[in-house]
Amino acid sequence: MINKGIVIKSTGSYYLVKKEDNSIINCRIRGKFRTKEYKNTNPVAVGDIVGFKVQKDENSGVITKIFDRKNCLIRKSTNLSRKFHIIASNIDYAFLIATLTEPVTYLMFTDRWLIACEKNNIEPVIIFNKIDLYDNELNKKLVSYIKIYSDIGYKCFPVSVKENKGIDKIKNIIKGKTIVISGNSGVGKSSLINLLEPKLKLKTAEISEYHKQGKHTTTFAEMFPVAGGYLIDTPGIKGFGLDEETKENTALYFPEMKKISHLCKFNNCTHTHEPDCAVKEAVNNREISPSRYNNYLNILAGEEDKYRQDKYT
Ligand SMILES: Nc1nc2c(ncn2[C@@H]2O[C@H](COP(=O)(O)OP(=O)(O)OP(=O)(O)O)[C@@H](O)[C@H]2O)c(=O)[nH]1
Ligand SMILES: [Mg+2]
Ligand SMILES: [Zn+2]
Repeated sequence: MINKGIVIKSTGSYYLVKKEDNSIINCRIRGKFRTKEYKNTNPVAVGDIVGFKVQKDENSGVITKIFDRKNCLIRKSTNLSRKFHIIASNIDYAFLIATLTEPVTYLMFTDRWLIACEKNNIEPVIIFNKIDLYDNELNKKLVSYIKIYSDIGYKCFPVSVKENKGIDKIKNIIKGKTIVISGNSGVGKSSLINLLEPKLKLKTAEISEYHKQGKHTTTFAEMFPVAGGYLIDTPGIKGFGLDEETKENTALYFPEMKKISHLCKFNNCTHTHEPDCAVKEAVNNREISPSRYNNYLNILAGEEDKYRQDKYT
């Protein structure tokens, strides 16, 4: 018999599927299904609505079908990698947890992550965490970052999970929605979920334990009922690789550029060397953030790691 359910945890070897009666069953996928139909590292992601067959033992199942996804957040593990990873699917919002210290979330990471949201029709929300650690200089940076992204139309919230500051606004967004929480390792993704739902007691790690290469405390994506909605915790990531198509059409995924590109002299303007370019003019007038434009150029040029330091703040 075919049953239907939603994937709430994905480990790569087994999947927890919540059935329509809210009970949870441990499922696997068949080898063939796994390799033939999908060219990514994980054919089944948290948030997927799946069909599955219950095995004879009645305690486990085999996933046989993935229903069409409304959307999904996808990245390449690195720019050079050919494999895609589906972070989560069927989501209403994606939260990016960013921190200006311990660790530093680079604007290049933020911009690439935003591109993936734009491309996949997911509304992004940027949450700047750990504001309790910010000194004057970082507070100034915070204000400038919030200006950059809210001017484009992205929702931004400064919070401190540690001191429970700014969290009510986040709660209001979560109600009735399914949201993936993404970001570098150590920014406080699991801590935010614990604050909202202490019973979950998700594993978190002291930042002093995070060495330079970053320690990943959360190892699998998992969905939890929180604050009247569903939050998907995910393992921290270092980079956000984009596919070729996205790189070729980068300007489409920068809303502030897309909005004015019809004013460029050439309708195939790449906003790099062309004369009478409305985007370059907007950058010169500071109507478009130089950091955004700079990251746009780096993505076009295929540069990623060289530009990790934020030159424009
Ligand atoms: N000072 C301060 N520390 C925080 C805040 N939020 C979280 N932390 C600390 O940051 C550390 C890392 O938090 P986690 O929640 O484990 O981070 P994560 O994003 O889930 O990390 P991964 O699972 O590795 O991706 C923990 O020691 C938290 O206590 C905050 O607002 N301020
Ligand atoms: Mg975590
Ligand atoms: Zn142009």
